[in-house]
Amino acid sequence: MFRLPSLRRLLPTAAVFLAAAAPALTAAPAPKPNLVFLFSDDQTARAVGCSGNADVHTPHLDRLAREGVRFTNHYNTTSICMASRVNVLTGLYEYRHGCNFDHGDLERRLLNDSYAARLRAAGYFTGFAGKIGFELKGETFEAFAPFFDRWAGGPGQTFYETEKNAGIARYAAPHPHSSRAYAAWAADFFRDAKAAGKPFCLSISFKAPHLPFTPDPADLALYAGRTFARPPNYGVEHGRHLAAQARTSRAATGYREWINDYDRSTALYYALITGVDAAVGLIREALAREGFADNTVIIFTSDNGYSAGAHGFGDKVLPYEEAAKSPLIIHDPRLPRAHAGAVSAALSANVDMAATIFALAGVPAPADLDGRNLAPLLTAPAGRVRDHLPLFNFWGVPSAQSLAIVAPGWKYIHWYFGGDGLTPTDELFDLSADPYEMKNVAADPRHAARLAELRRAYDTEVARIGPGALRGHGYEPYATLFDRRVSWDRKAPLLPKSASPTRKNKK
Ligand SMILES: [Ca+2]
Repeated sequence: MFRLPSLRRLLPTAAVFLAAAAPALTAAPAPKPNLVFLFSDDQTARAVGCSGNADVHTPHLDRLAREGVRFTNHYNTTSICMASRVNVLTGLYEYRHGCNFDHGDLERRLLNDSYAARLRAAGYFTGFAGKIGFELKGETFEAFAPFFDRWAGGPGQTFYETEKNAGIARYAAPHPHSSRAYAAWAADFFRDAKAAGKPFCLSISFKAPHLPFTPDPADLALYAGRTFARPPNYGVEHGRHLAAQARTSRAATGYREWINDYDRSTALYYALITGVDAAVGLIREALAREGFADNTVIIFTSDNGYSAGAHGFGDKVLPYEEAAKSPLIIHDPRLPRAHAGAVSAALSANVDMAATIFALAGVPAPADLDGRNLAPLLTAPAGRVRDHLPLFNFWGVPSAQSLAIVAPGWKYIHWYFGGDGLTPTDELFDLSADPYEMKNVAADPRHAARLAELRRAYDTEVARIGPGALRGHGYEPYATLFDRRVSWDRKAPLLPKSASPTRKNKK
């Protein structure tokens, strides 16, 4: 027989009823997304099939781009391994995080504010495998492991031979080359995350395609013996119009394999990228197997670009397109399919990775990050998150250090060095008309207004260095060195000591 429940029992019953009948009013919060951040080493923007490159075989990255969003103007604000890896983790420009070769190691408090540490503190199950690429100030390498639930990071450059990397050595039998071994490690990580019952955040830093160019033989078979079309700006003859300062970089004085044997260098480089691509495919298979495919955001990018013979340069570090730009693909499977395959030309940067991951995870970011959240561009790819982006080089021979400003369709570079018979100089490139940077239009009066605008943006960035520089890491002089209104005579006494050749060759 029906009987009215007591008020005390009625209230929770009513709440359950309302939740079932009116989900729009009382729906439980959506589950946190899982996050997988995949990072190659030294991959230039054009070295992926979906950029329009028919020579490199990257079917899994191409599929990721078809299902996600591809960014065509993704820059590394410092285009070298160590600094860029910390740009990614902290969301800060180099002079604020203080971490680069010849500048210093990372302070623990900044790693505590990284996306990896903060997501873990917020309840995420976290993992890291591969080349971490920097050290903690005053601490041993072992200090990293407690920052993560699962850790397979390696010191220094790590190794292509799986068995030489302690964290992944157990996968050496099926995967003697490290790229696919990281995917096997990821599959185990996903099982552990499932057992933990938490959302997860996994970061994998592949060694490939960094030097020494030693790909998996199976991947090299796709490319060996082939010849490849040279880009329009290939070769030393297409670098003579550039600032003389750039040609003092190790990118011009070393890395001659791209000039001496372009076809073989390209074959090896692309084979390494194909190995990373295969790992991306294996990682996605493992996500699907564990039931995570529909709620896992995948971000793929690289720590710096690579000149690969453009303008006669090898190496990275320089502010030109090939060296500074990398692929960026973000796939959020929770979004409507209408957004799949979108392409965004917005200016994005390595410092945006942390801000984006914080936003996707719904975890508060530290105040005052330099990076921006790119997530809004996933559904509005025609938008932008900034009007200008600085590209710094505080490292290497002082004559090749520079600060550049990228704006949509334009790039301004100031070369401050005026010693050794060189004259401080400006470069301006109309990237829409001249994507290969074949003509410096800084002296063209038709572009005077644009030059003035970019110089103002440049001066604004320089003005931030003095107050923003992390003390004790050698950045203070750059507030003056990069100031284009200060004479060379006043700058010369402030010059940093150049890096020693032995150390330089290891990066
Ligand atoms: Ca690198």
